[in-house]
Amino acid sequence: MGNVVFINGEFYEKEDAKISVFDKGFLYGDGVFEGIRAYDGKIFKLDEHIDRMFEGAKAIMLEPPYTKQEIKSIIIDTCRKNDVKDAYIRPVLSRGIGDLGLNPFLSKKASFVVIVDKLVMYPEEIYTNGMSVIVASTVRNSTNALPPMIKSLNYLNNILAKIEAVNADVFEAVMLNEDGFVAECTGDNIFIVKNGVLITPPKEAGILVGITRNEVIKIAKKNGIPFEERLFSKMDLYVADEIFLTGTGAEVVPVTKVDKRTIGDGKPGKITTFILEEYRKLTKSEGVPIR
Ligand code: PXG
Repeated sequence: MGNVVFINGEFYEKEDAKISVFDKGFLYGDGVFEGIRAYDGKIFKLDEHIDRMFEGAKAIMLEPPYTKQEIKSIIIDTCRKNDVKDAYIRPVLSRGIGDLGLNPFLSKKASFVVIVDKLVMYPEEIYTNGMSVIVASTVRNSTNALPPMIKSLNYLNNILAKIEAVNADVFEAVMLNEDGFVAECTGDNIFIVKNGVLITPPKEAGILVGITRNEVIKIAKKNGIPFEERLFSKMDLYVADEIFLTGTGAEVVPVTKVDKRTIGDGKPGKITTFILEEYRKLTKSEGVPIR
């Protein structure tokens, strides 16, 4: 795989792909990003990811240096230059170069970067046997402080919970919100199944509204799986019949242990398995062609 990175209008080899230390993304995490996936030469849900990035930018009053259409072309072009079929695509939009102060409006122009890399996936074994997770003691950012809806460059909240996961020898940690309700994981949304009903926390729980999450909800509705968006607690996780996580990289991951409690019969559940299959069908059939 070739490895060229788009930075503000030019392509650079990986070794030369550098950003100024005065970039506000580096100094303060002032910016937004996306994680997109390409399957077999097609970019999955590209418009949805660009829309989410633009919404985040709008919320933080960051003027993107390109239009949505231009960004779409740049992303496709960067994939083409890297000659990839299956890839992880990381657009980053930062406030750009400024002084050492906080005032974002002193930066004249936002920076835009596109990195195309190999996908780092969970081991395949996890999709057949299920994943173990913990509930983190780190609470998800408050919506009134740093809205999780904004996929900002400031991921320390998630990283603190991820440290707990790694220390506990698991891949993911569930994060509760300030009220003690389940919000999401460090880089994945969460669903449970109880008595045949599929349940996921609403946006108001303080979550990043995942693009995979949205697709899973569509799959459930289309196939007549009873579905509710509502708050639930850590206890509901412990006694759920099925649990799965969703994310661009993860797709649909069965969870079979939470805080050492076995979920259901300890194997990926029926609804989880069905949704994973349907989601994988979608990723194979849709997408914006790279060539
Ligand atoms: N919640 C959070 C907090 C996320 O960061 C998701 C949910 C899932 O959203 P999508 O749109 O992908 O269905 C994410 C996104 C990684 C990594 O390397 C993963 C994400 C973000 C950054 C890095 O695993 N997931």
